[in-house]
Amino acid sequence: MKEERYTPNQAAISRLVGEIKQAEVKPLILIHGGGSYGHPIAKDHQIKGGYREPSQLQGFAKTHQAMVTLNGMVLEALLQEDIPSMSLPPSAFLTTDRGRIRFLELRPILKLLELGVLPVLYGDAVLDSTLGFTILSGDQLAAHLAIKLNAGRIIMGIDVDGIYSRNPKTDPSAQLIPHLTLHELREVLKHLQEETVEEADVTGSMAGKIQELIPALKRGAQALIVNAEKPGNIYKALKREQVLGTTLQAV
Ligand code: IP8
Repeated sequence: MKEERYTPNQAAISRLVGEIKQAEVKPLILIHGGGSYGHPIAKDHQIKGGYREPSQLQGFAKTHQAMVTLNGMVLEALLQEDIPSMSLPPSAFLTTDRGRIRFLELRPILKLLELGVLPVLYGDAVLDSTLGFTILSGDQLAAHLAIKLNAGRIIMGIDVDGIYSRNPKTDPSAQLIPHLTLHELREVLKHLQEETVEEADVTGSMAGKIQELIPALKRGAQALIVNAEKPGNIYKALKREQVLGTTLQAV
């Protein structure tokens, strides 16, 4: 829950790391979001909108530090499973302009992949050439890297079974959509955006996630959205096994 601060789901972290270990897929990059660590504090200090006053600086630094703490738990779990992994803080290798990635140093990521070490990245409080600072979502980072690295697949683990015709958390008539093309996606987005309510997620929830994927889909990547709360789903997705979820591709 993003609303309740600093409530890591250690059991879920360990289980998901176990699924990654079991799947043995390479090359792989792991990116996690802010959850109850990054989002509430970023919201408190209005970090996404950029610098307005000096009192925000402590909030900017604390938001990043909250992400470092969460990332530390992910790294501990990975290392415990004997998965050689190293985290790269996005705020140290990229900058944005008005919230969009403009500069990104790819070499450390490439070198880790070449060595066979799993790069672990995350949504972060980052420096922005116009705004001073902002919040970068793990989703934008994933899509950007998929394009730069010519990745075939993006797997997104979320807390519902995939993309629904309506918001499944508020509308019981919502239906899961197994496949979506870009054209269909735009229609679904309209509904989701209309329904987006005030939430603790500073980077845009489901509609934001999908929107970020569009440029990568246009360049030929496929995205698979699955429920990571259901044991085995991330394993199946990584192994290209049949799994409940939504597949997104250009056509
Ligand atoms: O959860 C946002 O990343 P996301 C990270 O992927 C912060 O949107 C710092 C709130």
